[in-house]
Amino acid sequence: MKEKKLSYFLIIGLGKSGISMAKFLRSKGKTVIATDRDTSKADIETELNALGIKTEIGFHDQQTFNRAGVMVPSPGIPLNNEFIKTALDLGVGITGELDIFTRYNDLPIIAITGTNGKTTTTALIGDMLKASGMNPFVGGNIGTPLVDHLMTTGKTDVIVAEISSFQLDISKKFNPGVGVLLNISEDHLDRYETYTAYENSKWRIFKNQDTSNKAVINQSITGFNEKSKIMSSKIFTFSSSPHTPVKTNAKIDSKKIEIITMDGNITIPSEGLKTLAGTHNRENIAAAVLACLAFGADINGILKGLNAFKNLPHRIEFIKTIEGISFYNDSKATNTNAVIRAIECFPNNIILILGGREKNTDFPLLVNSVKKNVKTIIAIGESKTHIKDTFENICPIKEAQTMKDAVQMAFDAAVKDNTGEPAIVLLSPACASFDMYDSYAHRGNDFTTHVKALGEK
Ligand code: UMA
Repeated sequence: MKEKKLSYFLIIGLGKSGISMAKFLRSKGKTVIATDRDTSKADIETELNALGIKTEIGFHDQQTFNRAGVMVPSPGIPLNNEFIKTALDLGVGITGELDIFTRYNDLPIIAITGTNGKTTTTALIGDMLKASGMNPFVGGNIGTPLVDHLMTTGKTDVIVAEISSFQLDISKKFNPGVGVLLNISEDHLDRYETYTAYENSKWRIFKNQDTSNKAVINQSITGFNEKSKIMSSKIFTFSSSPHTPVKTNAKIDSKKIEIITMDGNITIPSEGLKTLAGTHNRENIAAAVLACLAFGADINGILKGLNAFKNLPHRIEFIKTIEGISFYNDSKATNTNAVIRAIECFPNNIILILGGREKNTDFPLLVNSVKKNVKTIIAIGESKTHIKDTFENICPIKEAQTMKDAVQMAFDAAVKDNTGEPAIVLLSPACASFDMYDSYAHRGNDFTTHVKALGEK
């Protein structure tokens, strides 16, 4: 039987997203209850209670879910969570950050999604717009919840939002003026029942767009033709595939990015893109340029922003060269496609540190790239056995218990394998970090610390 409804918003999860959302809704005079199953979140309790937000920390109470007006789960909480499912069955409403943001926001939005590259592209668009004289708010999945913008004062003229599939899953109304879809490949298969469900989630970024809106899409995405046919937005495409048959708005090859505009072509040579190497980064750049042009930014500002851009940490980030061996931190590569992209950036002398918590990770997808470019794999984390089973006939595999060991073993292997070619040690795990760390950043920082310590020996 349906519980008597009390009219409150139930914030589920008190990570970054939930804390901001609880504060925002409270600031709008709403009745808010916030719950997190993790006892360590008790440190935020006093602050929230002082704002008039009731908290239930260290547990979830089904009654609190059942009696809510609307549930607002954090993006990391699957919608098939038992507490949520039971309340939904009783008719309790559900919404997420994107729809709440849409309800209160009146600024234009450029929204970026895709399996890989969305943080880099979001940051790049932010920098390009700044260099064009605009004041963007850059937020979303990149780390600053969108509702934070609604609680700040100051002159902002555009929202640049990194959007995840988790956020899109629960959104009905989100409608960016410019939407960007970078790529889709296997990820989060621990959360989606099928790959198709994950693909559909990504395409939802364009769901509410009409003829006045713009979409920037990688033309090489499987299903592009069918999906784009039924969209009413004005579409701008880019592609790095030599097989893309039809015309595109940005052509990418190993030497350059060529942006095709009504006013002539703009060529961006790969040579100058030192911190944004690799085909995947050329795709990110093409998407960012097209999105900024679609928004009306000036090409001189866009290129100025690109030239001044420094790549973000944990993304094929160069750390140090020790005895001719260069160490790169690519901890953000939490899926196989990101690892393939990283491997492709280097010649064939890579010692790869791989592993962590699997997300239904399909390691065999890496076999061809490993065969071509990887000399030795150092396996870490929960997935060690799976890695060994997949690659044992392809290259030597060593198992490390800690990151310190992994760094040392990788260095030793690189020294031993010395082929005269510059060797690369690449942390590119293809897995989530939660078996050993709090986050991919925590893992990347640990790697960096041990690399630096190795250099000081
Ligand atoms: N929790 C419960 N009950 C549960 C499960 C979890 O209470 O049943 C609680 C946990 O104890 C924890 C909280 O929920 O306290 C975590 O919520 P969350 O995972 O949504 O974390 P946030 O800190 O709110 O971060 C979220 C995004 N996280 C995810 O989507 C997993 C962040 O993206 C985002 O930066 C942040 O909001 C601000 O918008 C991170 C991410 O990994 C970077 N995103 C994925 C990706 O990029 O691949 C999608």
